[in-house]
Amino acid sequence: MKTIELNISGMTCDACVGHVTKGLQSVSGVQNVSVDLASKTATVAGESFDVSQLVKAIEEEGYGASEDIGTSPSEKAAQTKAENIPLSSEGCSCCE
Ligand SMILES: [Cu+2]
Repeated sequence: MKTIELNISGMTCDACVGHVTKGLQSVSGVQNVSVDLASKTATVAGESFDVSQLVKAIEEEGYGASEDIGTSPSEKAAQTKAENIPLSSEGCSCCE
């Protein structure tokens, strides 16, 4: 079993989380998906999945994704602060 973390962009509400989760779960080899709206990350666990397929699946759902490689927690906090996107459904295209 391996686990990776992805940075997800474009998620604004619980419905977005549902879409991203569904997309990731459709990738072969994926066994467990945990998407966190507040930190905009997805944790994916499975036996033999391809990261590029995970990214593709998320993009097909209408979101952006990149593998979280080597971002230190402090850098991540700075990024999150800089983005400062309110967690509301405002401007969300998935659930209007
Ligand atoms: Cu949404």
